[in-house]
Amino acid sequence: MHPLDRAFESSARSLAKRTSRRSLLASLGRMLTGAALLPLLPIDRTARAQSAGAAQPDINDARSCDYWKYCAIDGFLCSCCGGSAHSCPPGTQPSPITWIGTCHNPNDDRHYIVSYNDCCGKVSCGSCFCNRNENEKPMYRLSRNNDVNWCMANTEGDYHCSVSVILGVAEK
Ligand code: ABN
Repeated sequence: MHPLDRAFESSARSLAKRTSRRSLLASLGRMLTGAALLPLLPIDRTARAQSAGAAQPDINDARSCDYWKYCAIDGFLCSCCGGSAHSCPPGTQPSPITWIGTCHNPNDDRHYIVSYNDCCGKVSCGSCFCNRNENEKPMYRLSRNNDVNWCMANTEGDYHCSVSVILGVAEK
């Protein structure tokens, strides 16, 4: 007899000596029941639920911080304060000095030069604060920094909210 056959036969015999047919059937049954119950175990599906229910950023909503034109804005959105994305609310004046940024518009895949003017002459609006800093430069490049109260040049220096005005298409 081949040694492998002999080894197999002896292990089968010792197994048969140690286990009764009834206990073999019982453990087989336990295994089958366990396998059948496996799909009923609780599974953490919150990640999938969260990604399905998560709101997509609205890049075309002027009242959303995700609006593409706001890529470097820092302040209260005038569109939530009685004005629009590009015009100051009644009773406020746009700052003549501004900071300038470049935003990518995913709608036409072009880059636009955007002026971020502050609207001045009323206390802070307090609604829809938005702070995005794409391509923003440190303070030593003042005209490329958004963390500045640009109402400083206005006669009424109170900061109210910020608008974004398209100046043109950025050429490559
Ligand atoms: N340009 C918005 C702003 C206003 C006041 C202080 C910081 C930033």
